Amino acid sequence: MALLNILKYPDPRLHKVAEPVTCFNEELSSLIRNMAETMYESKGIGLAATQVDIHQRIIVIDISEEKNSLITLVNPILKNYSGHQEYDEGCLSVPGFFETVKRYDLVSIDYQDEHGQAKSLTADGLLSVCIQHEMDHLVGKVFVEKLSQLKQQRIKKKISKLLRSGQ
Ligand code: QAP
Ligand code: CO
Repeated sequence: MALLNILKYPDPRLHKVAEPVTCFNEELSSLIRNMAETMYESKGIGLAATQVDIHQRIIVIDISEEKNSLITLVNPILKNYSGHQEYDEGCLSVPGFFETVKRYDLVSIDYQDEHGQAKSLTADGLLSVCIQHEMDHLVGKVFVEKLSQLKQQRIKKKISKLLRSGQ
């Protein structure tokens, strides 16, 4: 197992669009294990491959308290959505910042598991927010871009400062 380096906003590589996974092999399983380990180690609840500079449609999520309910989404596609909710979101690529973002309430997705098995999932609440947040990463979007220009500028400045100070 290995910890992966997480890209920090505003790294331009966070804006790359991920390609669908076509090969379900040991290399994919190993990448998924490393992504999960990196997420748990960083105290995260979700991580998209884009954030570790791998531009394939892969997401790991675990919103459980016990950190024993890993959900792996490969090639997720949004099928249905309804309603709205607001949630205080953070992101491992935007350390130290939590801001309120408006999302759909209920989402249904089709996806594949790590073996390539077709599955679907309907979620609301935090899981729904997390799925939408991570799916945005796969098309090069960071939640900060949903905030006002003023807030985006402030966050960029503070993170560059942190990075310069060696954090
Ligand atoms: C996305 O984000 C998410 O700034 C996943 O200092 C977050 O796991 C969806 C984290 C909230 C819905 C609600 C962020 C950990 C983790 C930080 C994360 C930090 C430590 C973010
Ligand atoms: Co994120």
